[in-house]
Amino acid sequence: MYLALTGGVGGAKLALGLAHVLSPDELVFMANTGDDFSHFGLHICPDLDTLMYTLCGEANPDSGWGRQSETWQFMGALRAFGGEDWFKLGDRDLATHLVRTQRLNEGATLTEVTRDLCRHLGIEHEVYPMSDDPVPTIVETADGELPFQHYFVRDRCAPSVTGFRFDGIETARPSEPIMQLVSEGRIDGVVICPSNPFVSVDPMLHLPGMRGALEASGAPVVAVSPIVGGRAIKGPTAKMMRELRLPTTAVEVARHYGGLLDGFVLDACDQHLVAEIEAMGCRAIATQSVMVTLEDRIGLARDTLKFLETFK
Ligand code: FO1
Repeated sequence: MYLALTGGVGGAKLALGLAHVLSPDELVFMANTGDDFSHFGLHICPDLDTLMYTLCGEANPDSGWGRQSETWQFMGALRAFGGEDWFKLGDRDLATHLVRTQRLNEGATLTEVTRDLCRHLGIEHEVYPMSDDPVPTIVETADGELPFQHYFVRDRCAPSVTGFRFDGIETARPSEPIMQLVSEGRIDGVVICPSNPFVSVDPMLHLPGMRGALEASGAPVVAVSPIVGGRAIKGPTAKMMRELRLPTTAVEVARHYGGLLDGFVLDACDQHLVAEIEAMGCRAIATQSVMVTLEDRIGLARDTLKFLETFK
């Protein structure tokens, strides 16, 4: 059984590739919930929704988030009332937020709601939120703190970041089903998808007991670099690294994950960095990691799993 940690659009691309290669009893997903926020009283879980929509082929192919063939009647009517329109909610996407919010208000856990949404979407792979407790990511900037979606969407990642805070992380309980799989030794390998290490992966790794459980499980952990040729394929990862005074290289991402990693997957264009990463005690391979087509997603998934096998 493999465990894939994912957040955001980039991570979901590899998640889809993995889901094409591994069956539902060979692969489970844990998704970041640090991006979650309440908007118009709706509990919105962008990384869970991006992963679910991607796995069932419903994701908007251009943006990667929200649903395809979407309509925007709600947003038009909202705007006409002068409502906040910086966070685009499509008419079909809205149903997800309404159903999730209603179920949560009735006392269901986010894990239960996610399971039911996946069933309705025809997704057979199990998708788990990293925790059922809220752990909202706060972006610390030169001009003060911002809730994640205000930074990422409303302010278009413009503010210069100085750090991140995961509110409530100290008392948040990591996903029980995931911790059970890991502690029972049923996880044969862990894939950290090419997501933003600071705001998509760190919230999961900083959950109390998560990193320790992964390390104690003995399962090899391989991360796929979200930085290719010194640039992020999508999103603010490289910009954040610059603002944090870190080199915007794949090596820095491997260093960021530290001793947790057994292996690191670089893009072919960063082949020259393999030796530097291996000098850190982490094995590395370079392969095509930029995913444009479904075949690219499946190819990277195969290469990553083959690499994981070499640690057995
Ligand atoms: N990202 C944007 O850049 N603009 C949006 O208006 C937007 C709306 C949105 C609605 C639902 C959803 O699940 C995701 C949405 N996202 C939007 C993406 C989201 O902010 C990011 O995908 C994650 O939070 C970070 O990966």
